[in-house]
Amino acid sequence: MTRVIFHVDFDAFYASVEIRSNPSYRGMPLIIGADPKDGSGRGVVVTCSYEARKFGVRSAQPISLAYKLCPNAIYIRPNFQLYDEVSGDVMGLLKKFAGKFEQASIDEAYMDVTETCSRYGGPVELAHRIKSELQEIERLTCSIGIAPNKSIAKIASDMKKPDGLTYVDVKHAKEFLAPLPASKISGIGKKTEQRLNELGIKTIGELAVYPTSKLYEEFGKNAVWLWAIANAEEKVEIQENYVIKSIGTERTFEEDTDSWEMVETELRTLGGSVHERLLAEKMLFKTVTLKIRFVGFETYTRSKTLRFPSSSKECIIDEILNLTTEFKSHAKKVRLIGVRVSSLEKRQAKRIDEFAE
Ligand code: TTP
Ligand code: CA
Repeated sequence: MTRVIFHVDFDAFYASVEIRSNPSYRGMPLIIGADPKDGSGRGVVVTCSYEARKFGVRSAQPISLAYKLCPNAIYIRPNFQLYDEVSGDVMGLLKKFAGKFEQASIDEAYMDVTETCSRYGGPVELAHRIKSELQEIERLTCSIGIAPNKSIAKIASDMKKPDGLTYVDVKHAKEFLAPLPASKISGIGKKTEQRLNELGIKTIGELAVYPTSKLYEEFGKNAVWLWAIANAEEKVEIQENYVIKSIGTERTFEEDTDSWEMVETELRTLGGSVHERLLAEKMLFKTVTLKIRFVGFETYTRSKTLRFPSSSKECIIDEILNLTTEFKSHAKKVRLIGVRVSSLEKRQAKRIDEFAE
């Protein structure tokens, strides 16, 4: 049976997360990495916004080179803990659309949606639905490749970045691959590319028709997967590996507010939605965390850890409201609030949990 596989890859992930917390960076060249120290800095570029890429800045470049290329960019140090947290949130959001789900890196995932996509009207419709949900809830964009297998989906997601969508129908899979350079295949590095070039193989199409015995002589066992990928015959399953670490959500107020009634109402809503996801995941939590940001980006987090794991909605909301108490006398208006539960564990089917609803 033909499968429908998605490869989802977030656009300029760390940079987009930073822009999300600080919208004044939007549209600017933004470089995440070492301190450039006016050109004398050491260390590298971790990633950068697409605006910075226009100047030739790339991941893993020395920061001193980035500074030469784009001295006027905004340079910020990475906040890995934040990226990890956001990664968990977006993966949780993607997972619910998939039959099988495999997180491939901090900002990439494979989804087998063969069974689920018809519920949304088909593969392309599902991809649009995912994109709009990610935009609405997480304010992030991604690029999606849709194909009959993982290797083609991965190549496809990279075709139209940022905010891309590329659908490769099973009937056109070989045609799609044929003109692309062999190096587009994930796993073909500089060395393999060079050896292929020496054999006169530049494109995936040329690799597909290369005599298999010669390919085997050259690459041994690796010839098998190379041939399969080039011929659109790769059938590697999605490996379900997703481990959920926390469930959280946050909201920025349309207008900064000093109404604690409004803050409280919003916290109840956020707590409810966190609780829904907790139930859907069949999880219990022990830690509840409040995040609160005031005007001027002054941000605080406060946590409470329970003695026993719980799945109670009231418990989430009560603890969150308790945690707000110390901030009520704060002079500034509230800009953003967030609710998160962590220290998660699987709910045991037969255990009687006295805290559960
Ligand atoms: P990528 O997906 O390679 O890059 P990206 O998301 O920044 O940009 P693109 O739109 O091209 O997908 O990597 C994901 C994150 O991983 C990236 O935001 C930063 C991090 N990263 C490193 O830490 N070191 C690296 O060398 C690369 C390439 C990425
Ligand atoms: Ca990415």
